[in-house]
Amino acid sequence: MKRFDLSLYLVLDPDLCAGIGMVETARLAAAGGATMVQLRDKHAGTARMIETGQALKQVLDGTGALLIVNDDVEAAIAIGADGLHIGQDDMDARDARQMIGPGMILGLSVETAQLAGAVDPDIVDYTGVGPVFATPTKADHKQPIGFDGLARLVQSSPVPSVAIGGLKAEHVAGVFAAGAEGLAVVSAICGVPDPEAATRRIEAEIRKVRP
Ligand code: TZP
Ligand code: MG
Repeated sequence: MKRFDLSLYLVLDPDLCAGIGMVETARLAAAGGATMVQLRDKHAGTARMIETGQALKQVLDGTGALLIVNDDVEAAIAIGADGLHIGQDDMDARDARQMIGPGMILGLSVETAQLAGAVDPDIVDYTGVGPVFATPTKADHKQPIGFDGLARLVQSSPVPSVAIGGLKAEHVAGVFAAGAEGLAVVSAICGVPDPEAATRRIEAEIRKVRP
């Protein structure tokens, strides 16, 4: 399995990134210190996912930032992505692992301590936990869990966790204090006037709490 660093995890959103696009946003975020980038486009078919994913792979290659593909296992494999991220309503984690093989990273979203506790560390490499705060970015998100809920889910998860949901630079200390290994952000980077500077600001906060 690949080594990975969850600390500054950008989740792309095609609408929020519409100004300069997902690929340019990813390039700037990687320059600013993003450690992982997830291609998440709920409305794209596999062909468009592959096209965008190949362009992302090109700009991320050599930056150290890993490319994760949301939900579309066929696209993840075709792109040669570093990993796949699935949710509870997507395919079964065991089936996903079987399809991607042992070398690709597999992430799974969990919204409750029970789901976190049910994660098989032989199958899943990291959990995405949240939403920590309510966010307009995901219309159908579950009840926000706050930092206390985050700490409970992190403790229940047998694999490292990345926190998500309404997170900004000012939340970095709280996220790490709760035991998460990083934060996943969408609107803190996608669509802001200077995505690279925004990423750097978050990265600077991470360095304060995790030298
Ligand atoms: N899953 C849970 S909340 C969320 C996802 C994809 C969106 C987080 O977006 P933002 O803009 O960082 O709050
Ligand atoms: Mg999904």
